[in-house]
Amino acid sequence: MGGDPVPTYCPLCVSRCGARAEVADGTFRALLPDPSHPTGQALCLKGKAAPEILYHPSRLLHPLRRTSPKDAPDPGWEEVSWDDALDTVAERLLAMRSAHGPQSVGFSSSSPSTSAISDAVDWVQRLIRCFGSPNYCNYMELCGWGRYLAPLYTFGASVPGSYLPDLESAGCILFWGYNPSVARLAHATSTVAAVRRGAKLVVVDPRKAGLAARADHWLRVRPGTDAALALSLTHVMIENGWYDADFVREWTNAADLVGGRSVWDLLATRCAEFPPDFAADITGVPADDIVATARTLWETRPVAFYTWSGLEQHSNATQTLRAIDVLYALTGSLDVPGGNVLFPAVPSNPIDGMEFVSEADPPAVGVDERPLGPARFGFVTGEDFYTAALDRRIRALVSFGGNMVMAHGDSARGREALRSLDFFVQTDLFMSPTAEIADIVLPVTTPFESEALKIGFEYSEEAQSLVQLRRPLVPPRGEARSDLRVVFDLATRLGLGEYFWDGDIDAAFRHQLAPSGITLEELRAHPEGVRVPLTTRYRKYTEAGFATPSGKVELYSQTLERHGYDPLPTFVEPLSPRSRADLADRYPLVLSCAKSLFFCETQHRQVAALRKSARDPQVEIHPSTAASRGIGAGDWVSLDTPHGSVRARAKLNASLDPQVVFGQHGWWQACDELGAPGYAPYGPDSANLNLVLRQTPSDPISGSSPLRAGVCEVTLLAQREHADAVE
Ligand SMILES: Nc1nc2c(c(=O)[nH]1)N[C@H]1C(S)=C(S)[C@@H](COP(=O)(O)OP(=O)(O)OC[C@H]3O[C@@H](n4cnc5c(=O)[nH]c(N)nc54)[C@H](O)[C@@H]3O)O[C@H]1N2
Ligand SMILES: Nc1nc2c(c(=O)[nH]1)N[C@H]1C(S)=C(S)[C@@H](COP(=O)(O)OP(=O)(O)OC[C@H]3O[C@@H](n4cnc5c(=O)[nH]c(N)nc54)[C@H](O)[C@@H]3O)O[C@H]1N2
Ligand code: SF4
Ligand SMILES: [Mo]
Repeated sequence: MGGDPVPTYCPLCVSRCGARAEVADGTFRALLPDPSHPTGQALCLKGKAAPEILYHPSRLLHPLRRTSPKDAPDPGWEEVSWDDALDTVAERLLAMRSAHGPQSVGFSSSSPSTSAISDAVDWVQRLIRCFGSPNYCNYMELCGWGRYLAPLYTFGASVPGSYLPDLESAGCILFWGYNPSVARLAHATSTVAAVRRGAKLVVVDPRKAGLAARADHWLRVRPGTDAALALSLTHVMIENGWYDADFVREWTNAADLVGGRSVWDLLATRCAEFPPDFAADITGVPADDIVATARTLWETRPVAFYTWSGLEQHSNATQTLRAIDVLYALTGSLDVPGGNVLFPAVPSNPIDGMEFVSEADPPAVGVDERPLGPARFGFVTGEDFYTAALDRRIRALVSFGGNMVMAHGDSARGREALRSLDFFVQTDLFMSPTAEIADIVLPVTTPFESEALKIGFEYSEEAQSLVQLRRPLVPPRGEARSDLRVVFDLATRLGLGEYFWDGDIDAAFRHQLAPSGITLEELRAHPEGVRVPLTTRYRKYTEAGFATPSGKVELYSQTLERHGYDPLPTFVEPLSPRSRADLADRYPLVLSCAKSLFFCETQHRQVAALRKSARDPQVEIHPSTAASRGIGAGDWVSLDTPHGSVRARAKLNASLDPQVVFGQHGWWQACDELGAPGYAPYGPDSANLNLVLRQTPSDPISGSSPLRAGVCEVTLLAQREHADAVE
């Protein structure tokens, strides 16, 4: 029996688009956009494929236990009951904690930007903190820490991140290393609306991707040189007086003296090292464009900006983001209408378990190497996790989703690290190259089979005011359980029941909701959500200052200086044919990568509705670069880095600098329905880009992995195979 579409939202990626679901005869049939929802203007193909994901034949439906050794070709999976599986997990973790301390147990989760783990991620953190482990991996070194740490040491808060672009009122929108048309549909639709009403748009991206085609200024930066560009823009702004002098005087540490010179003078001197002509040579962005962009940023402010993974996956990520934050500070747009605003939130009780963290806890792995980095906050980078697993400081891993070996550079090292653990449990929807290494694999529900509470949708005051309880559309397939259920069940078995309402999720939600004045019953009766009116206050810094040591925006950071880092934003040439003349003959091209419109990260290649739009892994190459190598569109090529070769099909892209090449990570899965092949995660025929990228040299502050600037060569695979055969 059909019925009216059920109001819901799609949590498959960070966009979290408002939606309506068609359910008929107990079957989830379709997901449709819901324009009445603040994020519901449109759905992407992934969201529309939600029923296919839910009903996919290769879903994990039962808890599994490995019966063969880690290096056996077949893990020998045996179905076990949930009770057996969870009892084993609890027993192993408790034994590990008594023998080696809570820090010997690492936890991890998929990124909430690429999965519905956002439903449960705060509760996962509560579990970790109650258990007492300081070691949590969540991929933020690939798309979060630069954007968190740089503004933390500049503004005392996460900008952007917590302070989101107020696209509705922005005079100028600046997207830097961010392509919302692929990555975050709700931002893309609001940006298109803003441009239509006359907002200016600046896009900094080596590719003319997404909204770059509509931009007033598209700056085609060479991968990894963004700091030089930001310093040059700032130089032009300072030289021309294109900055908010009142804000700089009142609210930054510009006037502070360091060694007899003002911070402003030191900053100006640093920026003057990058006059437009010089920056043009480094970045590939014409000098005139740098000047014109600086003028636009000034004349059309307030500026709302967003940066993302184009800037995060670099060995100089934090300083690059610092350079952009300083530039942004000069526009005076922070927390003003049309700038980047911390929107108010519906009052709720925090549940992430911060109250269980104390100074006396053992430190997180990586704190010695990067004292201001993720470890300071209880997070571990993939690189540090692998090292700690290999040297046995971490001996167990509890992983809620995530495909670690495929997501991080150096997949082979990842496999070795995971194999060296004494115990590894993974919850997932599908078997993956990572889950294959686990001792126990627990089947989770898709978000459309489970309930979740969402308090606020981040984007705007209106979106923030919406509280929604997403209801299960259909019962779970097989024995799958939600991550939330797994967290609560595991917590009670670990003796932490008193902090988890003895496993009663409704009671936990009631606690969380208490300050909002909304009840669970109200939310269940209103699947479209309940609104709590909110009023945004702007320029909140005028009340309590900034949450930095000086209470001001720190153009010069003494915190960074004390730890031996440059207190002013700085540019460092990435791994490139320029910095490595010794590699330039063999690897003359610059390699970066970007996400696919059709898949989330390493997922979804098995879904026919998506795979049919992108059958093969692709590498984008400039037509002239391809032609000089005898490569035509669609040819299979070998993408060669100093660490090995992987295969992909050439896609010609005339918008690229001829020296720049763009790869795609995440290819391993087959799509049986289409007869589209899978690819080995390791070895000669692999299409796994991360097999030939490395986690080092990582950013000295944040530990970010340099996946987006490297050196490579591209060769026609047929010719190469022939050459190999002749030798
Ligand atoms: N469809 C889809 N949506 C997703 C995801 C997905 O896999 N697929 N993943 C989700 C996740 S986990 C995240 S973190 C977000 C990420 O969202 P984004 O960061 O927007 O994702 P990307 O497309 O990888 O990168 C953005 C842009 O950075 C550019 N870029 C690459 N190197 C550089 C550089 O050196 N400098 C500059 N300035 N730009 C560079 C790329 O060309 C690309 O257009 O998306 C989320 N949403
Ligand atoms: N070369 C290169 N590498 C990259 C990137 C890049 O741009 N270039 N991007 C990086 C980025 S930004 C990130 S965030 C990481 C992402 O890395 P991951 O967080 O590992 O993301 P996915 O590859 O999407 O894998 C998600 C896994 O979780 C499972 N899953 C999906 N939904 C759920 C759920 O609701 N619950 C549970 N328990 N499991 C679920 C999926 O089946 C899959 O196995 O990858 C990074 N790797
Ligand atoms: S962009 Fe697509 S996958 Fe992401 S939340 Fe929206 S519909 Fe779902
Ligand atoms: Mo990410």
